[in-house]
Amino acid sequence: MVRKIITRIRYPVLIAGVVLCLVGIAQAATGNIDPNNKWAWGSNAGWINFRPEHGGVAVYSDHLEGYAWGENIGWIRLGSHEGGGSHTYANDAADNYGVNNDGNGNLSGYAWGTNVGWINFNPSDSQVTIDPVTGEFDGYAWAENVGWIHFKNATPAYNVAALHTATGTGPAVFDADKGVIENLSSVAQGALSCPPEGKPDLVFPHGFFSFSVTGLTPCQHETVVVTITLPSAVPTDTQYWKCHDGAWIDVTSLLGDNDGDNVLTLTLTDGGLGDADGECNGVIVDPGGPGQPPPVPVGGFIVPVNRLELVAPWLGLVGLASGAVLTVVVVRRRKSG
Ligand SMILES: [Ca+2]
Ligand SMILES: [Ca+2]
Repeated sequence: MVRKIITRIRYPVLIAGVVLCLVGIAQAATGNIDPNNKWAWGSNAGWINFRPEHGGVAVYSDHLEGYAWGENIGWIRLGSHEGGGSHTYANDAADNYGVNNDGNGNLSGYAWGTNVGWINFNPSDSQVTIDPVTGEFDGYAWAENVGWIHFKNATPAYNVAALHTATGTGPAVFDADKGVIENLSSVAQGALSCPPEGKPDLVFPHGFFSFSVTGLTPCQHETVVVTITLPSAVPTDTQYWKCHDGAWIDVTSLLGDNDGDNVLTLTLTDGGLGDADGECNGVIVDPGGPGQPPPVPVGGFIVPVNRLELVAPWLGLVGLASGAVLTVVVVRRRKSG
């Protein structure tokens, strides 16, 4: 009850600003929703597309942003923030409403639709969740004007799913400054065609990614900057390696914004380094991933740890202590007896 009163007071304050924010959707980014799993359903709302042609929702490890499109209800904005990076919505004013992700896929907060009002992702009887490994949404959101919106169903089968890394570390977002990113998928190291020979001495905590950038002008050697947002920060000595035709290729020279946070850029040129098809055909293909040197062992070398050896002295102390306590008890009993 208290929650309802608070949100009702909040609505009029927010509405004016929100309506203005919905203008200009045409330039919105594509997001990271799986093109084959982009549908949610509501009995009153109808089908809701989380990867529509002009919009798209992006799932980050701490928040959601972007736009979904409902056939009966129009645009839904997942949050007032745009441009990725790190963000958490306070949900107490027109310029800071949105859906938060706790990092484990538990969503909360509010989306907004001009025609349907507030959509609560953590209502009292349900919660929308995202599987941290598969990226699949589940559960129900509650829209004040159109009721429940369901994110995963068996019959008929529908689901919304966001790109998550192949290593299960969380969501990843790829955004190009021109053209359109297509066929984006996460790739496990074991699925690459490259052999262990020639593999750099690096660990790839977020696995690998495959994608193409379409919509470039053919044979203009256009350059595209792809912004990659990873689930967690990577160190400043991160490298980017590709697996192309069975060979490992270092394309770290294409890497930018490598400053220790979770956002990297890749500058790709059609037909140049980083373009796996090697042709100026307006399509850039780039299977690869960010790798970092393995952690340096303390002391400069690794010693196998025998856990029993480590705890043995402590077990001895515990044994001595219990023996002493028993002795005291026995002595006292004899005295009192
Ligand atoms: Ca960065
Ligand atoms: Ca090309």
